Amino acid sequence: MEYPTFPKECNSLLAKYLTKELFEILKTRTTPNGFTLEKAIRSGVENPDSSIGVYAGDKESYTTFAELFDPIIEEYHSFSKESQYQSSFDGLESVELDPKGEYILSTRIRVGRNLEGFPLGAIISKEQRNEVESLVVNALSRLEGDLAGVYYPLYDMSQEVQEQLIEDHFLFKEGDRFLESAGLNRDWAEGRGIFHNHNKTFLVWLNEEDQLRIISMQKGGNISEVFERLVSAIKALEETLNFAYSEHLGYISSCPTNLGTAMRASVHIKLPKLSKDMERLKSITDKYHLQIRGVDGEHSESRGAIFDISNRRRLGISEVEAVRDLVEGVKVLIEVEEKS
Ligand code: ADP
Ligand code: DAR
Repeated sequence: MEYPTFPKECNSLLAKYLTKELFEILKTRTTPNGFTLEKAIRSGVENPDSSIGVYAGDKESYTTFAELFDPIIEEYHSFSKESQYQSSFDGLESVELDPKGEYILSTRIRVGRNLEGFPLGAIISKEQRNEVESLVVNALSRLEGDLAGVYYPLYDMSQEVQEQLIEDHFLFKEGDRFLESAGLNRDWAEGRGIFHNHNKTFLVWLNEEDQLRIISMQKGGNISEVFERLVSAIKALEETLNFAYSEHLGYISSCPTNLGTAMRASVHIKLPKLSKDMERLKSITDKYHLQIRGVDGEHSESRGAIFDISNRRRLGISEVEAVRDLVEGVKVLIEVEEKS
């Protein structure tokens, strides 16, 4: 493989940190699962509009290619290679962000997880992916009460049902070009699926970008209720499943942006006045470590002045602090919207 040339308009962290010298050092390295630098950077090379541009193929990628991953992780999460993952699911204040229901349409909190002892999606084999599916479906079948539900394999799902679940924000979209280049869409739809409880407030995605996305969501802004349901589900699944984890990086994910807590807490919020002053909106979200996505999630657009606002930091802060990032920022957004 030759040192990649990035177009001058490419602003990915990959282009920023993969110098020619570092490329020559890393290009012959391979992880125990056979993951190479070429595979780690392929998405960012084929998609120069990437923001990050790299994916891990296994837990070992983060040490084998540490000279590339560490500066990317440090810049994205403000987390140095000497820092330690901090976890805390306790002590979230009870908060109702929008009691009159004037702004927040819905709240969703998700974590990514991958199983210890398996490669990540970028190089997992079809057989291993099916084994992951079988292990997780078995764990999900043991859930009780409000968390109990049904698993729906993607290959068994009609296009119409899939499209409706995606439109209703419950199911992942078919893998985008970034995931395609990373090898995360291989053997699609084999081993992929969605589990959800009766009223779709608790869901688990299987084998999309990560092996699990554990999701709690509901209408309105009761973030405490959403968080409590998610924590209960994680603890219940941990009784049966062993999640890939390191003292330094926390929960291991395919993309370095999802390490640590691997938590994204979001609201769909309607901000008709602020939507007309995007510079001001972005200044507030930047200040409170928040990210703006569109109504259909990543790489989508806002519609009808509705935005997906979520915490940007996932590592170097605890789960409770990630939710607090969202709470503090949304409080300000609502205050500014009301005064505009
Ligand atoms: P992820 O959050 O899992 O990284 P995306 O950003 O693609 O992935 O979002 C996945 C789906 O979740 C999308 O359909 C998105 O619209 C939906 N979603 C995200 N946040 C909320 C929310 N607060 N309320 C309703 N749906 C949401
Ligand atoms: N397209 C990749 C993804 C970055 C973060 N989002 C994830 N992991 N879904 C990029 O480098 O832009």
